[in-house]
Amino acid sequence: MQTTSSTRTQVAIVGAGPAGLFLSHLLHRQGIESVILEHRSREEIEGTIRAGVLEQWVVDLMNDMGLGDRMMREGHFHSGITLRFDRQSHHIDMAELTGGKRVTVYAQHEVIRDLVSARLEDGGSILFGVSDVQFHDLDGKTPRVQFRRSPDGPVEELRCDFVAGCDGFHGPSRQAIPAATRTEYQIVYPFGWLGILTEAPPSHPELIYANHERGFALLSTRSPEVQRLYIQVDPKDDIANWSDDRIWSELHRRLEDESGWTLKEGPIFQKGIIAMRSFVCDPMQHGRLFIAGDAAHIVPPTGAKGLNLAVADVLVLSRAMTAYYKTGSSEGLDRYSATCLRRIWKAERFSWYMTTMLHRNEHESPFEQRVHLAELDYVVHSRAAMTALAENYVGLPME
Ligand code: RFL
Ligand code: PHB
Repeated sequence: MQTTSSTRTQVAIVGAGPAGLFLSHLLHRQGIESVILEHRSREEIEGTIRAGVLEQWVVDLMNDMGLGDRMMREGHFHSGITLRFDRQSHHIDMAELTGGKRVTVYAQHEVIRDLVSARLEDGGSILFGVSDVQFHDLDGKTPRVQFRRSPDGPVEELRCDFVAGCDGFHGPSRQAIPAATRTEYQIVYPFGWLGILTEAPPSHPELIYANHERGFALLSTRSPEVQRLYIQVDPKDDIANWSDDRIWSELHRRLEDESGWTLKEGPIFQKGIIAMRSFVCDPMQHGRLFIAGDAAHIVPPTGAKGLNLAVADVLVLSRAMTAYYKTGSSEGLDRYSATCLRRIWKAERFSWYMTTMLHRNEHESPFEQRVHLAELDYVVHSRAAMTALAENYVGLPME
């Protein structure tokens, strides 16, 4: 491609999701310059509804970075979750089982809003609406990223020391690791989630994960006025088949228990169906390209780990880059993929475990289905099993 202008930075970051934005903040704190190239608009990234649950250490990190004020005011702190099956409810007291750790429910798009505005305020460079991102010389010492600021604009070039591929599952950066050197591990689940946002008051003080013969359901929250709920559906189902009445009727049947608790309804103002997969790419680096977050791995949302894992990757990457710039040592960078993958595989295991235990899967044998129910029964009656679930849910230690 013929380029019209060429600029330089230390780290070119592709994607302004949680991975890219956290990385740019972490590097800035160490005096390392970066430019973020994002192909969607600021309004789009700040309006996309996704995750909700932050692990304790991510909350601590946001506070340490001076980015946590709104989260501490508007987030919801949950020290337990409820598991519901056979119309019985079982409280898992995560704080008591993990020495006081809890999770924070604060929507991913709110995190994005806070990170974007803070980064722009401190002079950071985020280019929104870029297209045609292409990587060059990833094997050399000065990689280049070419892009256009607008679809018909001229090609520009960003020269850098490192490229961070934080462009999500469908972005181009993973494909820039030669196919012959990477292994991809994957499971695609035969079910998906239908998620809604409703203008209703909270129905319950903590999240409810329900295993029901009609399929999984999850009750979560966003604010005193807005609730987030999910039901297991066929991933190929059309959202047009789901009237609001049908969704509420399914939620009531799957979530209600014998105690007389009832779900509070309200107008539904957003709904959609997502497919579920587990995916890991190994290695997560090639030359001077490092991929992070959903670009490198996907977990099904049942364990609430995706966003947290993205932040874990870029914390490892920022530390390795800091060591490189301060001491010249590339040891941390060389080990980046191996360091991240140890945590990633544990999160993959936990997310797969929660998913298989809580969903109904007609492709499984009756034997396997009974084993999942036995697992649930075991988890809620064994302190050891409950502790294992709780320590994974609140987040394994970072070191
Ligand atoms: P993202 O958020 O996908 O951001 C990638 C960014 O890259 C941009 N991009 C490009 N930019 C330039 N050029 C290109 N060619 C590009 N291609 C893509 C995209 O526009 C985008 O802005 O990846 P990142 O940063 O790795 O973050 C990952 C998280 O978003 C994801 O793991 C979580 O949302 C997963 N997840 C959850 N994670 C949790 O930790 N806790 C939860 O409770 C939780 N719940 C969920 C979830 C994901 C869900 N969905 C919709 C998949 C619930 C749901 C329903
Ligand atoms: C959410 O609030 O969106 C949410 C909560 C818990 C999960 C997944 C998503 O496991």
